Formats: sequence, C-alpha cells, structure tokens
Amino acid sequence: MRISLFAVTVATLYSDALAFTTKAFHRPASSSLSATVEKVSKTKVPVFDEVCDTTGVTLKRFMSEVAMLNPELTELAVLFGGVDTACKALANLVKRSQLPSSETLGYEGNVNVQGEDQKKLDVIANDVLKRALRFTGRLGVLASEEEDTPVDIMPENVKKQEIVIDESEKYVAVFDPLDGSSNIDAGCPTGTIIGIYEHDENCDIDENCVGEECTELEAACLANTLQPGTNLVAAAYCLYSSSTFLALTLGNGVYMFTLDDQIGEFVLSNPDVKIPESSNIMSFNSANYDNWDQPLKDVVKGWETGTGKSQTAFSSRYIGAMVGDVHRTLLYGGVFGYPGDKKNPNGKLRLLYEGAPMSFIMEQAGGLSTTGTQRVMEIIPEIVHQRVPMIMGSKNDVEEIIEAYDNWKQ
Ligand code: AHM
Ligand code: MG
Repeated sequence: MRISLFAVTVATLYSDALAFTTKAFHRPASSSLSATVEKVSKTKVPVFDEVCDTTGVTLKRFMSEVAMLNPELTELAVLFGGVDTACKALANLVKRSQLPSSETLGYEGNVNVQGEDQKKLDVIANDVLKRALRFTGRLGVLASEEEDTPVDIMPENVKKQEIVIDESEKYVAVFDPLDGSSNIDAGCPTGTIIGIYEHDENCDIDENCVGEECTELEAACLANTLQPGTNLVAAAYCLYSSSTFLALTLGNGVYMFTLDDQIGEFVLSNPDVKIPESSNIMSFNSANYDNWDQPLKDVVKGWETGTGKSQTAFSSRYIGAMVGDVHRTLLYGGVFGYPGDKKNPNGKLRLLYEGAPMSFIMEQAGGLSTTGTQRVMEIIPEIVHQRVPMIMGSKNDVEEIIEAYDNWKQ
C-alpha cells in the first residue's frame, strides 16, 4: 500500500511539474524604461501535493525531486547536500561561539589578501564550507573571501582517487563563508553566501600547482571563477539569526527554508519569495552619505522627507551584515545598498561572491540590483576580490535610483 501511494505521488509530481520560464529584467543604463530579457531558465520545479506533517518538505527532498525532474541537475543536488551540511554546521558554530568554552570569538591573528583582519570564525567557516563542498566530489574550483586566489579543490597531499565521490567536478563555487563577521562577537546576525557556476570539465589542473607554478592553461582553468552573474547556475545564502534560514535560486524563483532544530533539517517555509514592488525601508551605511554620488543623495533625501517619486516617507534599517539586510529586504520590501563613494568608488562589497549571487536571488524574487548605472549581474569580474557598488531591492524604488543616475550630468 505504501509503495503504491508513493508511486502515485511521484507520478503526480511528474505530471504536475511546472516548467516555469523565468525572465530577469533590468534596464541597461541610458536606455528607455523598457525591460531587457536577459535570462531564461527552464528548470522544472516540483509540486508537493503530499507532505508529511512532521517533517514538511525538507531541502533534501526538494533537491532530490528537482533532480528527478531535471536529470541534468543531479550533480547540483549532490552539491547542495554539501551546502545543507555546511550551513547547519556553521549555524551551530555561530550559536556556540558565544559560550566562554568555545574560544572561537575574536581575531585569528592573520590578515586576508584584502588587508582585513581575519576572525577565528572566518577561518573556521571557510574550512567547513570548503571541505563540505569538496567532499561532494562535484566541485572543480572554488574562490572564497578568505582565500587569496582561486584554489584547485584537490589539496596537495590528496590524490584524486581518495576523494569520497569524484565523478565529474562539474561546478565552480564562489563563497563568502561568514559575511558580516564584525557582528559575530556581539551575537548579531551573520550569513554565508554561495554562488555556483559550471566548470569547464576539460580543465586538468596539476594538484601541485600553486600561484606562479601553474601553467597558463591551469591559470585559465582556475580563472573559471571569473564569470558574470548571468552565468550563475545557482545561488544561495544561509542566515544565522533568531532562526537559521537557507534561501536558494536555481534560476526559477526563490525558495526559502528554515532550519527545524528538532529534526535537524531545513524545511521549506516559503516556496516563492517575492519582494514587494515598492517599499518604505532603506538600508545603507548612511554615515557615508556625504561621499555618495549626487543622484543617490538626492533620491535618499526624497525618501527621508517623503518627497520622492512615491511621496512616501521611508524608515531606515541597517544591520551591517548583508545577508541579514537583504533577507529583511526580500521579505518586507526595501532598498539595501553599499554604494560607491568618493573614498571607495567601488564601494565595499565583493562582486564575485557577494554581489553576483545576492543579485541573482534578488532578481529571481522580482527585485533589481544595480551599481546605479549597470546591472550587477552583467559585470564580468577581472579579479577574484573585485569590489562593486551595489543597490538592490524593490523594483520601483531601485528604478528611481537608476533614473536619477541616467539623468545625472557628471
Ligand atoms: P565582510 O564580508 O568583511 O563581513 O564585509 C561585508 C559586510 C556586509 O555584510 C555589510 O553589508 C557591510 O560589510 C557592512 O559594512 P560597514 O560596516 O562599512 O557598514
Ligand atoms: Mg562578506
């Protein structure tokens, strides 16, 4: 009986499968307001017409049904198994970091390639995520905020056949293991950001190649990470806050999962995250206001006084940790940004592993993400740790900023 019920469920799932066609829109700078079709994804998404009351739809079930409906994504589903494990482990580490016995707060004593002090948890989180993804065997190259250069996923002392599963090394992962880490010591929200691209499977990298020892071809393969956001196959973030959340997109909308500590699983809590088109919340480090570009200053002033396009007076909310600020922005509507300014023309956030994956999620939820003059998703990174000015959020409000930049005569 159970078997036939299961068979019916699976059959229903297949027949009800929706092949959404998702289009991401953004108006290129200096063009008319008409939207440009940039990306079409035909990933089939599962429909869950039978759900266990106790477990709900877990991330594992979700990904395995995505893989059944889209066999070409089977290996991506395996990779998400690593993401699932890493986010749970990191949530636990972040939670326990407040205990005196954990000894994971404070600085590691190293400075990363961008001149920033590394916190102990930054380093631990990088290690946890790297290993979780590597052990899926689906990863060719990764780039992380905490690594100086992209690294071949094979460590020097591990031969390929010793990898747990090593079938195709199909993907490239870019990630910020613990974003907003300045919040850690105070126990405020932090997060992990992950972007996944396809890897060139013809890349054959000598496992001993490091930096200048790599041949040109090997260096080019490692540079596989330098792809624009429009090439992303998937993006996800985990938020460590009052609950642990995992939001992901496979190019067909945004799914949000909440960690159920009692069963140790991420459970689908919002199957179609859509950001409100207009808002009344802005989220910037406004201490930088005086150094911003004039169009942004003008729009923000209009929002403060309720004299902007929407004639709405805005409130300000700023956690100082992008994952938390973007999560709230997705759910409540709003505009989050770390714009360029006179001191730092490219702002603070990193294009590859912060800007592009979060922009992919934002666009898939119906929002926009821009530098002010360019769609963030279209920028081709030149270096791994490249910074990008970024303003993202509710469509109508971000469009107000884009229009102001369009009309700006520098
Ligand atoms: P990090 O990756 O070193 O943690 O820095 C990124 C963080 C973002 O999460 C956040 O939006 C921003 O830095 C906050 O910067 P500031 O303290 O200048 O407002
Ligand atoms: Mg970061």
